[in-house]
Amino acid sequence: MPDPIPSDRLVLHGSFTSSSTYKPMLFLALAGLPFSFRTVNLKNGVQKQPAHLAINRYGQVPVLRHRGLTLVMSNVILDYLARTTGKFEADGEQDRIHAREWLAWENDAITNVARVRHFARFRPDVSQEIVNYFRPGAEAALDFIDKSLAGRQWLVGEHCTIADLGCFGRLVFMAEGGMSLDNRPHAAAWRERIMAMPGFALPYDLIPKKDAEFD
Ligand SMILES: N[C@@H](CCC(=O)N[C@@H](CS)C(=O)NCC(=O)O)C(=O)O
Repeated sequence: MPDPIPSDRLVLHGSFTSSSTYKPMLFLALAGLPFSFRTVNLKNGVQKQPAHLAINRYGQVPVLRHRGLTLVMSNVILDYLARTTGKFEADGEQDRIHAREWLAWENDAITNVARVRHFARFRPDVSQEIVNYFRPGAEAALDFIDKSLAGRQWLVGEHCTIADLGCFGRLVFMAEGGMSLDNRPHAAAWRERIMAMPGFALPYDLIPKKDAEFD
C-alpha cells in the first residue's frame, strides 16, 4: 500500500540520477516551494516493487503527490505545478499552449539526449551501435533548441516558463553522453540564464540520495 497521501504538502518521489526527477525538482527549487523528497533507488529496482507501482503504474520516477492527487510523467507534473502555483506559467492562452507544445516536443526529441546518456552511462553491456542509433536525434534536438533561441531569451514569451525548465531539465546530463552546447551559442546563453536564477542547482547538488524535507 502507498503511504497515506498528505494534504497540502507537495511530495516528490524520484532519484538523483534521473533527469525526469530533476525537471519538477528544479521547478520546486526555483519557485522556493516547500516539499518533501522521497528517494526511489532505481539501481535496486524499487521502482518495480508493488509499493511504487501503486503510485506509478509505469514503474518509473518521478511521482508527485499533492492534495489527494497522484501525478506521474514529468511534463504532466510541470503542467500541474504551473497551473496550481502560477509560477513559470506563460502569459496568455496562446503562450500557455506553446509552453505545453514545447513539453510534448521535448518528450519526443530531447528524450534522445537522455537515451544516449542512459546507454553511455548505465549500460556498458550494450553495443555502441545503440548509442550511435540515438545520437543523431539527440544532436538534432540540441540544434533545434539552439536555433529556436536565436534572438530570444526564453523558449516562450519574455520570461522563464515550464517550457525552459522541461527542456533544460531533460538535457542537463548531456555531458555524460558525450554531448555539449559548444558551438550552440544561443542554447549556451539560455543555459547560463537558467543557471543564474536564485535557487538553481545542478542535479547532483539538488537531488538528495536520501529522503529529505525542503522548507
Ligand atoms: N516520460 C517519463 C519518463 C520517466 C523515466 O524514464 N524515468 C526513468 C528515470 S529518468 C526511470 O524511472 N527509469 C527506471 C525504469 O524505467 O525502470 C517522464 O517524463 O516522467
